[in-house]
Amino acid sequence: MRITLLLPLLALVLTFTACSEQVEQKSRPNIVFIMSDDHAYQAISAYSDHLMQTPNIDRIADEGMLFSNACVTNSICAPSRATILTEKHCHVHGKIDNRFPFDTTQVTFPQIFQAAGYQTAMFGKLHFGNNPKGIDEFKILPGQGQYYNPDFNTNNGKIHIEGYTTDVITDLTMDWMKNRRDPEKPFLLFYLHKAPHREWLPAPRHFREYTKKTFPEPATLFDDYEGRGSAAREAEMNILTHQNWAGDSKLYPEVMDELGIEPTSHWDKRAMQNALNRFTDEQREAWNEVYRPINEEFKNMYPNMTEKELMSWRYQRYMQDYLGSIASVDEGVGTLLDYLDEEGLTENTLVVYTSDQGFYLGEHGWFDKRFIYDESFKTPLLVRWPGTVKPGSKSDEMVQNMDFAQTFLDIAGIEAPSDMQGESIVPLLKGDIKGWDRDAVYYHYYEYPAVHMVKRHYGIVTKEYKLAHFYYDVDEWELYDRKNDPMEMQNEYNNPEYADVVAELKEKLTDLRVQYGDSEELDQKLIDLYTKK
Ligand code: SGN
Ligand code: CA
Repeated sequence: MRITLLLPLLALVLTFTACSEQVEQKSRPNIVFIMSDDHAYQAISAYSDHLMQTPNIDRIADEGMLFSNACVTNSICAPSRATILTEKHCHVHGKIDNRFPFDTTQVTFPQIFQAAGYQTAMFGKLHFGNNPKGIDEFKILPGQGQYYNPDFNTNNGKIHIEGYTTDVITDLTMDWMKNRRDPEKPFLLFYLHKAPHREWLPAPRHFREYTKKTFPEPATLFDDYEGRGSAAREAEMNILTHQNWAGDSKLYPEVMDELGIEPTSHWDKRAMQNALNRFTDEQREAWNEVYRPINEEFKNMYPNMTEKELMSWRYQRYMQDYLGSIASVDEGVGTLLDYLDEEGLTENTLVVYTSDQGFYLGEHGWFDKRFIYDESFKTPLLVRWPGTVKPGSKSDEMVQNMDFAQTFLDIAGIEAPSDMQGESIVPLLKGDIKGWDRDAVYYHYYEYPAVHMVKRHYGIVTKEYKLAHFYYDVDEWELYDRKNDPMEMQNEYNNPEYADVVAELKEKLTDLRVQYGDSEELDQKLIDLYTKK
């Protein structure tokens, strides 16, 4: 008698538990992390539309939040990615530059999500020296990857796919979303673009369009670095003097020879040849149809061009290819967002768009990144989370690429490991400014001497000021007044009017170094390792 009564009760309890687990599973938000490589916020129309329109990326901010002071801890590729995966500063996770190895026994946040029952997938460019851990299905480009007809490392070995890489990455992502994602389980998806990394090769549909455009020059294109320190003067990032003629400006090697133009670097001609060698006949034909006339025109103009005209020409060439390669990224983001709508996933999915760091688009005459100065220190950050983030909202808080993992763990209701060094930005997403107490961030760049010759430096940045110490082969301090000198043209470090600011920031910087476990001893140890003393 008792057993017959108990059995249905037990069944009910079991059914209820199963149901509530299902409800629970379903209501845990999905996370879509979209990151491109070297995408400057200046090239996203949600930030500024003076260069191009990015309607699909903008949609994330229109329906969510745009961060105007999002920044990185170290403006270079692999270190930024290791910081995102571990939520630690570079001197803690050890991947301080593109060369140092990453200790793969460290916990990366996808492993935590996988263990908590999320399905995890990753497509595109990871570039931190290893395959990812904690990912059910990955297809990632080896190293820097290629713009055309890419190879991928996968859970099941290497594959090769013909096509334009940005589109291929979108297709792989959509294939997983449509065909292998389990709709009953929450997911963590990494959709990671190689574009617009150097050497900026757009898809044919976009180089046809963008090579016809002319872009406004930045006010500091002809910067003479007066008012700054030796680091800015000695960096090798100038568009006129340090870009490759073949690899970057897309001059044909034989045109360089004809004009007597010396290669800028030992890989100048090879960079272009390697890319062209991968093309199919059809891709090469489309390329030549557009780039041959540009070369012909340049051949005629070159003998009479002044340095200033040459800089302007190279800037336009750079922008046409850089922005043209972003156009496919924007289209891909649109494809994914549309799919989330069609499947009714939009409401319960957090979507993030970011880059591994910012980039110079001719500001200070530069390309590349690395510096603590704004264009490379800041990174785009757009976040959509319907029902929580107010559409069209903005934040100028100092958030960092070190905050992603804790934010994602927070929204998924998973406890974050106590040694993570970032903070959840959920209070900001909820518009709860009182729940956020960070007023300064710490930055440290290491890769020197190396390509682009940006000196080692660390610093502190608040909404108002930026204080940086350049060291190793110099001992120079720089202070910038971010409100009054947004283009960072005048180092105020020795200006007596800023003496109090300098003293206060130096103290805070010392505190931050202690808080995050960085020190002069560690700086020296890493220099010794780098120079193999
Ligand atoms: C290559 C690029 C550099 C770039 C580094 C690091 N040169 O060396 O311009 O700074 O990668 O980029 S290239 O001519 O080979 O493209 S990062 O994004 O991996 O940090
Ligand atoms: Ca990068």
